[in-house]
Amino acid sequence: MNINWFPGHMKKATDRIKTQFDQVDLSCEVLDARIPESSRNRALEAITASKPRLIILNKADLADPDKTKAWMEALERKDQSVLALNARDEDFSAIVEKRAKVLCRPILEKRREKGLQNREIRMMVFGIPNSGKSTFINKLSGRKSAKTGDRPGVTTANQWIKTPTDLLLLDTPGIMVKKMGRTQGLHLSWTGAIKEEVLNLQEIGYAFINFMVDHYGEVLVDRYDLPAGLSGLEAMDRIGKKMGAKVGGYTDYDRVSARLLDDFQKGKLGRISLEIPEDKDEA
Ligand SMILES: Nc1nc2c(ncn2[C@@H]2O[C@H](COP(=O)(O)OP(=O)(O)O)[C@@H](O)[C@H]2O)c(=O)[nH]1
Ligand SMILES: [Mg+2]
Repeated sequence: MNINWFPGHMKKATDRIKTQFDQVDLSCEVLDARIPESSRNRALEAITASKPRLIILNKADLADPDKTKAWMEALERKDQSVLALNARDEDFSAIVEKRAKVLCRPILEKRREKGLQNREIRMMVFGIPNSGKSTFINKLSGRKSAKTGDRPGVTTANQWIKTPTDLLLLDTPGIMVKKMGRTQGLHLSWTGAIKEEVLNLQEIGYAFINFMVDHYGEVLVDRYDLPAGLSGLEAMDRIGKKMGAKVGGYTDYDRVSARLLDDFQKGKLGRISLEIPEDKDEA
């Protein structure tokens, strides 16, 4: 499986981000805490590399806390500024504003030296679809100015958003990475960042249950009331039977896959992280 999913509007949006980046003081990349590696967009990171960056590990409420801690430490070791958040339910405005001010200190000092009164800090928010950019922006602005949605690609046009703090935000459309290998494709589909239609549902579901068997076996046993020690396929058959998901006497793997992914995406399987940091030397 090699996924190549880059609709024309994403190419246009990337070009627009390049142009608008001149107008901001720093950027903020919103990652999914469950997949901090797979939710990175290296093309956008390259475009925004010349100015300070704040990394948000969002949806931390859905991620494994120990793994999130390991990710924060790994990123901090690489001198990255990182915060783990639940953008939906936490009030983090003051923390984000403070972090942005620390990151922009040299710029702000220069402004003061020039006698400029302007305290505003312009921050571009970017990330792949569904990572929670709009939710994050809405919390910071205290309004429902950015559209949120369960489906990827809800934000289409760039827009400036005022907040009660000194931050002025630039919302950008979610941009998916251009090319990805199998693991990244699977992780992005399991978390709902990629629309299922792009991939085969059964293949995604089967790979997911095998991941669960290997890494969170006890969660599967508890959640679906299964005997311990089943293979992924056996577990799918058992779950299918309980759901009454059968076609022509066989397990309806599409339905079982959909159910598993829905449960995972809604956090019904508990706090699960799909990736752990690898201490590579690359930033
Ligand atoms: N559990 C949880 N859900 C979140 C969080 N942030 C966003 N969401 C949900 O994730 C989905 C996508 O969010 P959205 O802000 O539209 O993502 P965007 O495409 O990056 O703008 C929505 O259903 C949000 O309610 C979070 O921190 N925790
Ligand atoms: Mg959005």
